Amino acid sequence: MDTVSLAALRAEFALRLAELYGNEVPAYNTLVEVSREVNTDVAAAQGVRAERLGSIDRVTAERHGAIRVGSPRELAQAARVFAGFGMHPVGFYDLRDASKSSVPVVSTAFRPIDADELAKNPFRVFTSMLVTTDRRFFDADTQARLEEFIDARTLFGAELLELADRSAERGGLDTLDAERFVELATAAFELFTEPVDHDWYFHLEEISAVAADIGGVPSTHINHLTPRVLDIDALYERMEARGITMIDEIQGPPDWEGPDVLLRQTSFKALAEERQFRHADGSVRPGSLRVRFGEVEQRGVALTAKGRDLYDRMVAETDARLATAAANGTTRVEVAREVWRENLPSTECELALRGLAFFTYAVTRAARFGEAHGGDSTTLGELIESGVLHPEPIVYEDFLPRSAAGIFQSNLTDEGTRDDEELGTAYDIEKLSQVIGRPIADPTALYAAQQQASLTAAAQALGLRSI
Ligand code: OOG
Ligand code: NI
Repeated sequence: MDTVSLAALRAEFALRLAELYGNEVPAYNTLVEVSREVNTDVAAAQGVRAERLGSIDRVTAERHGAIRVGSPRELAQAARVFAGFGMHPVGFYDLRDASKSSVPVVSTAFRPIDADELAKNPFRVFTSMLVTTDRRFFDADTQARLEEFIDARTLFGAELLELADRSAERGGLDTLDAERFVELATAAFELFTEPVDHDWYFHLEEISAVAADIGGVPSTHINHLTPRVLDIDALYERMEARGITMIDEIQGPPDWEGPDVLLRQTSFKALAEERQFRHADGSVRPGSLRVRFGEVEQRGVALTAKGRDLYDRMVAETDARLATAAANGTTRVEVAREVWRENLPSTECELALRGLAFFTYAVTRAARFGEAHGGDSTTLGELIESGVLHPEPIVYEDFLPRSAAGIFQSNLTDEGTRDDEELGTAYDIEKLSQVIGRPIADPTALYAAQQQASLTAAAQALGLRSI
């Protein structure tokens, strides 16, 4: 029987989730429609340039989802499900401190790792786990009730987990199993219909709306699904023109004339959705919740550790200037643009020469035909400047903690409560790897390895020992 590959399973999973989510949150369909329009226009205006950070086919199909789970056991099971689609944990994000508001979670993202798998379908899911032990958010009684509630539910059934394990082990499934696997996995992220315990939900919501969305409801659900656009500023304007109000500003780097780096994101606020609530007197009545929202993103080149350090300093500088500039009506984006112009090189080539961003390096035609000079050059800079090697940007495939914290705000109506006098629970990439039962990859190490592999191949093609 034919085997359905991990990439084909992943693409089908992303499609089914989109179908499900579009039915549940119709504004998502508008977002996708406007994203398509923007991408078509950018491709028409820029031609091949538009595809420098991924083919139009890849970008058009590209989505990320977000889910939230309640315990180490649930996170470890989610990891098994995603592994069945060739999606592995990459990056560690601690959102407890990344914002002034109450977001009591630590997160990772499940995504393909190899360049060719990413090119086939880059579907990724930002996955957050509630930290019930964190005393800044939960007192001992709430912690105990949360753990009891979460331990009693089953997010992922035995059949789903078995199929996922088989798929991961064999690198795909036969057609019948593949259909069943995608069906069960999609259903696991569908919105629940059971009534929500009113008092418990709102007890949690007072502490944190994110905690209520995780520990106050019977199952997990896809929280948002994010298309990728090639021009997020154009998308923002077109959505507003259609009467959909976006959050105040675009998160991440500002709009400027230099290269796109990392990730820019924006979202529209969660819409009120009806749910059934069970009240203390036993009655079940409808009420409304605001949980799910729409998000969109534009991706740029991945930064090296040195580039990321510069980025973090530019963000801090923007904050510092904003503290004084805000008084005269200047916006964050305007201040950031000024900081960017002062600090960040305005071309990709310079980003490469200064070791600030990751690239793969193609040996140019001129070099192959011996026309370019620099035969005895050995430094990367000389090879780039003499036209022997041409840098191609490596797209940033991950997330930004500060933007993620900003995106979480899309469904928070107030800040919740956090008692900073209390002690938090320490988490880092190693500890979360132990929870998942497999190592979480470091994104920077993945980009560095990809860049190094291309440099090794280029050195070989040019007959150099190394570059
Ligand atoms: C996740 C928020 C983070 C992003 O794109 O940064 C995120 C959530 O709301 O569960 O999805
Ligand atoms: Ni997101």
